Amino acid sequence: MRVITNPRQADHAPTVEVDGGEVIPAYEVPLRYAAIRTALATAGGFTFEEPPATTEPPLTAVHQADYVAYLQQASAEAGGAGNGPMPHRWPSVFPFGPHPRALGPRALRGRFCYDTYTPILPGTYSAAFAGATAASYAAHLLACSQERNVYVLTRPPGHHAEADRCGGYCYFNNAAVAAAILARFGPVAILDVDVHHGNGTQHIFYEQPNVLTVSIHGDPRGLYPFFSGYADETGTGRGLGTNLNLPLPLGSGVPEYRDALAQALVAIERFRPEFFIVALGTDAHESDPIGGMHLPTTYFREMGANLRHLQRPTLIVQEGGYNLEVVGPCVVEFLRGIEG
Ligand code: Q9C
Ligand code: ZN
Repeated sequence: MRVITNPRQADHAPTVEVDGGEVIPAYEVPLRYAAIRTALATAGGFTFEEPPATTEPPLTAVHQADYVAYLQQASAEAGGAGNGPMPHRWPSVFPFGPHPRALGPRALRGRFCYDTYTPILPGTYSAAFAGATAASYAAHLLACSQERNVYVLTRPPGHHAEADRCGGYCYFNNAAVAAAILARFGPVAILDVDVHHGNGTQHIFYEQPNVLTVSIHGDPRGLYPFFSGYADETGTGRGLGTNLNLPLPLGSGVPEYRDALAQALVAIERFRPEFFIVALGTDAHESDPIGGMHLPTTYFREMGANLRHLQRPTLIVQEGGYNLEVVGPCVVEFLRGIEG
């Protein structure tokens, strides 16, 4: 299987995050990428390619232009003279009132971000841009070649990134960027199996009838991102009926996932997509430090095998997964399962 890599991922290397006001070691780190890459190389059967420099990700097809400009500007500013080698920039104030105005740099940090997990560092824009570039290149490969499956090995992840805000370790929504490209050729279905609800992807396509978004995740009453991911969110306007949320109780294991995956597959088959995208987080694994679900490594192969039956050209893009020992093996199992 062809693996499209992100050669700039290490430019974004947070050392800490802020969780409930507490400063803790960052979970979303470059070692995740190294762990996955090593596992794929050891397993064999995967070829690694960087996206050509000429690939232009259609960022403004999914993100607001002022958000893209902010991310570039804020990353450059964080790397400016007089800053430490790894300054982390967090918002302290979030928009309030009916007409919030964000006119200075400190206000913009809150305007374009919705949590304290997602700092801006000097290399954030570079790493996130290269990730969106990798996803775009993979989408073009899928649209223009005979590939059945292409895997995008990247970080930072993307599915929490909204049209105009970073959050949940995510800056650019890589799956959405790929979907925007593939949707030029036909209907696209996105299945998000990261343990956290894919809020950004849901909202970006919420009114669009040609992109089906399906997410299986831990019940957001008890799990990040809390404010979305409920079963009654089904799309709006022309997109009514093209969003499906399958929240599972925290602590769920294989039986619950089998059932949810079967429901997801019914909805996807009914939608008759031309292309299929999997937002592959492995943080529903039983040993993930932040997930709270009970999947064993072996279930990821079954998951992949079930998705193979859709028989659609498939782009798999890496999202979360924070146990450095198991994220690689889970990805290998999933990709082996979907390749057959
Ligand atoms: N105690 C992705 O998996 N909450 N993002 C962390 C740590 C933020 C997850 C809580 C989780 C964001 C792509
Ligand atoms: Zn996650």
